[in-house]
Amino acid sequence: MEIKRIVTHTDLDGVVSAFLISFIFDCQNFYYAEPLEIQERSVKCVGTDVVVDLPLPPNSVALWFDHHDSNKTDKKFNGKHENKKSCARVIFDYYLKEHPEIAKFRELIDETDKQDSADITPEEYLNPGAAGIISISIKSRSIREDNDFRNFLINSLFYMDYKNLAANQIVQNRYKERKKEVEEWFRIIKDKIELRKKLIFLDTSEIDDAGRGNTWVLYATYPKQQLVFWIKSVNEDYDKLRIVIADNPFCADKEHIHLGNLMKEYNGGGHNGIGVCMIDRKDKDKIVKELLSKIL
Ligand SMILES: [Mn+2]
Repeated sequence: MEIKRIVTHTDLDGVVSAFLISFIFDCQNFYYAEPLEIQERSVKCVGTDVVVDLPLPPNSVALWFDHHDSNKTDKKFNGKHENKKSCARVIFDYYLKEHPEIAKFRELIDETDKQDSADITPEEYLNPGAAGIISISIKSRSIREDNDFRNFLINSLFYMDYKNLAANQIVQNRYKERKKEVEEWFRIIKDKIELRKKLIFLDTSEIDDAGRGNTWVLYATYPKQQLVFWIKSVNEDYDKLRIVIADNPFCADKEHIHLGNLMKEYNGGGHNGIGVCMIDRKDKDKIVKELLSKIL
C-alpha cells in the first residue's frame, strides 16, 4: 500500500493517532484538519492518504480510522471504525498483533483514552499529568504555528517518552501560556454566564477579543450543572458561529439525549457526551431556540 500523507485531527488524539500510523508506515507527511473541512470537502483527500480521527472523506482513501459515533458509515473503506474512547485506541488494537513493537506505547494510549473521553477529575484538570499537559499545550497560538508544534510532538515521540516530552521547555511554555489565556478569558466572559435549569449557557458570539477559552473552566466552576451550551464566534469567518453542547464530566447526572446525533441534524457531529455544529450567524436565534427546546 502506498501512503503519502496522514490527515489527522488537531487535538491530542489526532496527534497520537498520526504518530502511530507514522510509526507503522514510516510516513512523515502530516496534514491537520477539522471534521467540517472533510465534510465540506475543503480538504481534498486522495487514494494515498490515511485519514484518522476525522470523518470518512467522500473520495476513497488508503485507510480510515475513527471512533466518533456520529461518523459511523455503511460505505466501504479499508481500516476500522469502532466506538472506542480514542481513535489512537482503535489504531493500537487494530495493529498490535501485526506490529507488537507498538506495545511500548500502551500507557500513552491509555492516557489518550482518558483525555479524549474527558475521563478526568477536577483535580486532574487543575493539576494535569503529562498527557494533560501535552493536550493543553497543543492549542495555543496561530493555526500555522500549532501545526509546526504538532509535527514537533509527533517527531519527538519517536525517540522520547511522552512524560519527558511533557517536561520539555517548549511544551511547558505553551502549556503555561494557554493556562494563562484561559484564566484571562474566564475573567472577561464570567458575567455572560447564565445558569438555565441544567445548563451553563454562554454566548460569546458578540465578544471578539476575549481570547480563546475552554469548557473545562466552566465544568470545574459549576460542577452541579449538567451541560454546557456555548455559542462562540469562528475566528476565520464572521458570518459563522460554532455551537458546542457538552456534558459536564464533573456532574453526577448523566441523563440527556445523544448530543452528537442532535448536532448531526445541524450538519455537525460528536459523541454521546459532546456535540458541535457550525451555523450561519444570521440563524442564531432560531437554531438556539430549537436546540434549547430539544435538550431542556
Ligand atoms: Mn478523537
